[in-house]
Amino acid sequence: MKDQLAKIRAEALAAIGATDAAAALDAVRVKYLGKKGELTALLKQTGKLPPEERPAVGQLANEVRSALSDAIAAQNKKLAEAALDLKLAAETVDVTIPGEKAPLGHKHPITKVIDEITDIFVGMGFNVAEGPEVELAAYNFTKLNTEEGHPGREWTDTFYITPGKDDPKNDAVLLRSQTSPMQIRTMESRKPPIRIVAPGRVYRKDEADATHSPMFHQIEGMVVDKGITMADLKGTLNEVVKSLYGEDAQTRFRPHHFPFTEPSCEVDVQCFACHGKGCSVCKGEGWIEVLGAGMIHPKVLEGCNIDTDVYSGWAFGMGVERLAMMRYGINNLKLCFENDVRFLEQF
Ligand code: 2U9
Repeated sequence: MKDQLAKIRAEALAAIGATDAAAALDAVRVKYLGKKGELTALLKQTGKLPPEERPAVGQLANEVRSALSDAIAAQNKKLAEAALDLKLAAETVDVTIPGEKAPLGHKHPITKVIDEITDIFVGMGFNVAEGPEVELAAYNFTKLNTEEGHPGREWTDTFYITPGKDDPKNDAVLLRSQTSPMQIRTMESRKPPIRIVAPGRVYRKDEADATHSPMFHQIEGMVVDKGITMADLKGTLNEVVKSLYGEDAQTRFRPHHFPFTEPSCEVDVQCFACHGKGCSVCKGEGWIEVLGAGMIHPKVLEGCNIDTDVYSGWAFGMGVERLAMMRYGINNLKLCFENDVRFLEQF
């Protein structure tokens, strides 16, 4: 039996040393040390030996078992290390291979127009005022001389989000329909002189079509200081239009009405495509409307505790989408909000 044990030990050690994978090694373990393995089978026969031989054979059998277990553990470790070496070699990073360039995004056309116009005003000493898109009716309407009963305040025109009520009282909460509340907030928190532009999203219950969207962008702005007149308004806005449309751009100031300004006007620029003759770009008019403006209504200034004997101001507002569509020849506003990269990549 001792010879058999020696034979098993030699065979098993050779088999263990010859394995090249964990599965093969386990098969060898089962073959010799498993329940039905060769060593186990031999051990079961020790009971048949004469009693005086049993201890020595038993001891030898145990030595063989632990020698095989140790060899299996060692081989296991060796195989695991070899597998890791192989994996590391396969996954080596070749730092000399040129990298793949990540596609770099760029600004949305609406953002480009906002940035361009904001930069023009910042260059003239204006500050940028940004604030909440969720507003109180008081700031969106009443403080802008737009009292209850004005059609813009109706729930059919404005998104009210006050729970359970659509009625346009002062404490009603709404999505701002203009960025003008920022001018009110600025006048309530700062003393003149004030020069600010307020760009941002606004919301109106308009059906979405080629030229309308229930969410769009405005840039508004205002100046409040001593001795501000309509001449300041015209001088500044003429400069802005020239920055946008070129030094030789011609402007036209037409009388208009807004509740928050008095007097009010709309500003047109002579059509850049036909130079005033009338074409499809200006729909035969020769002029293109670019913004609205006016002297801030005294009631609006007084509502913000600004002394109208000392101070006066002018304000303007423009729709960003209209300008972007003209500038980039976009014929359907929906394209601006669909985020199709084939469209966006063109700007
Ligand atoms: C205060 C006082 C006056 C903002 C103004 C306009 C004229 C104007 C329209 C342009 C196209 C809105 O986006 S649009 O539909 N806006 O014509 N906005 S004056 O006047 C103000 C604002 C705030 C305190």
